[in-house]
Amino acid sequence: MQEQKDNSLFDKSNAEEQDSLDWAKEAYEKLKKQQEEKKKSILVQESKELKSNDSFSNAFEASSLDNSITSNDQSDVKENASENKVLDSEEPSLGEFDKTFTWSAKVLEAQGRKVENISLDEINWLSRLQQGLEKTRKGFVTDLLDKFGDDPLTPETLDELETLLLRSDVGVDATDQIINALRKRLNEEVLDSKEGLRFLKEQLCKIVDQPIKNSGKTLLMPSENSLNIWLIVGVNGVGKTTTLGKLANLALRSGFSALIAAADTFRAAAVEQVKVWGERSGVSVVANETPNADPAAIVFDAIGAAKSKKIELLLVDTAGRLQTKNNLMEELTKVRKIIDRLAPEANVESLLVLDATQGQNGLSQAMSFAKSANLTGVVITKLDGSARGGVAFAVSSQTNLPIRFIGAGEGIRDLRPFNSFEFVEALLADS
Ligand SMILES: Nc1nc2c(ncn2[C@@H]2O[C@H](COP(=O)(O)OP(=O)(O)OP(=O)(O)O)[C@@H](O)[C@H]2O)c(=O)[nH]1
Ligand SMILES: [Mg+2]
Repeated sequence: MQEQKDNSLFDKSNAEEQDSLDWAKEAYEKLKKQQEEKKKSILVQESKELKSNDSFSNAFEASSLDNSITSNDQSDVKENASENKVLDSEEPSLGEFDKTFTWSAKVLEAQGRKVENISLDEINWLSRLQQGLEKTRKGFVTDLLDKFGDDPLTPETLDELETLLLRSDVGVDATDQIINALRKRLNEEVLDSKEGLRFLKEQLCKIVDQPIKNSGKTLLMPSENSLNIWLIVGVNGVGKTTTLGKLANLALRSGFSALIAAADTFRAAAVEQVKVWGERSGVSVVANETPNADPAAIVFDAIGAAKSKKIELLLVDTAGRLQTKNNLMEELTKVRKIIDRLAPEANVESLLVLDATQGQNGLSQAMSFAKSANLTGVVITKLDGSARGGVAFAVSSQTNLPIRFIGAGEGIRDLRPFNSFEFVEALLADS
């Protein structure tokens, strides 16, 4: 980590800048070549499939018709899950060699990545993250960079920084931590604006990294060859189902087998929505169409299906619940009990989804959820539409829950594991 931070994107000599540009060019050429080769192989594949008489339409029918199953019919799960494969219709494509590309490449390079190992997916995600955080940046960083200017930092700059941090929902605790650290440095030595900015980034990373460090797991991913159950919880409309769909797809693209439990039976259209995500990802869905069916019973069936098929990741969609609705809280507790009883050996994660556009309001929800759901982590969604991306720091400092994934768009690939370095660089990008 330390190495990454010393490699601040802002702190480069001209020669280093040129090296970075060369690195980005090389990366661009490599990805371009890769994409052309892929296109060629798809063309060859398509002409083969045309010859082999309609196999494409068969596969399509299989995924659109059989992807939902009732909880009573587990034999279907087996057949379906054996076809557990990624339907990759939403492959990103390489854009122009522009400022956004070079910025994304720089972020990867700064983390010690090699040109040979980077993917279009990563570049694409970083570009989106950077663009997605534009609103937060406009209300925070642009002013901040202006305030920092070219002169050494002064106590007045810190006062202004404090206001800016609070305004972008960073929260009182995290803001205090940052300002105190900066003040301490400032008392010890003169800080020029470049070093001030580097130090600020380091402090921001420290805040979001702390709960991750405390959890003992740098990256949350399913354990191979064992059952992992991830409960997706949060109040209504925050993006639970969308997140679950994106996670299913990410899991499959990463080589894990997955299954979805449609345990939100509270809202009529919820099961349908989960099925659509299941279809898009090529992941089977365990559901029960009966209105207000018992979510715990669906989870019960889903665990049975997951075990018999040796599924590695079971994703559980839950109803949007409000802290005032005690019955919904009880339901969540019941689901959790079923999991603990039926699959005590499973690695259970309870991920709270928070909508970044709600800023710190989402935090009180986090607190009230903690009890019923034994929360283990947070997913922050809608960073693309939010001016309150700073909430990530408030979440980390006030809940001590690790941020595991972030969502920045409605597309199936618009979710990635949280990486503090990338997040902070995207937030403070000077473009
Ligand atoms: N822009 C943007 N929209 C998102 C993101 N994640 C989810 N959404 C949108 O937010 C809306 C609500 O998403 P859902 O996934 O249905 O939310 P939910 O929490 O499951 O909602 P309930 O089941 O009603 O509680 C949808 O229109 C999603 O497309 C994101 O990262 N960015
Ligand atoms: Mg939902």
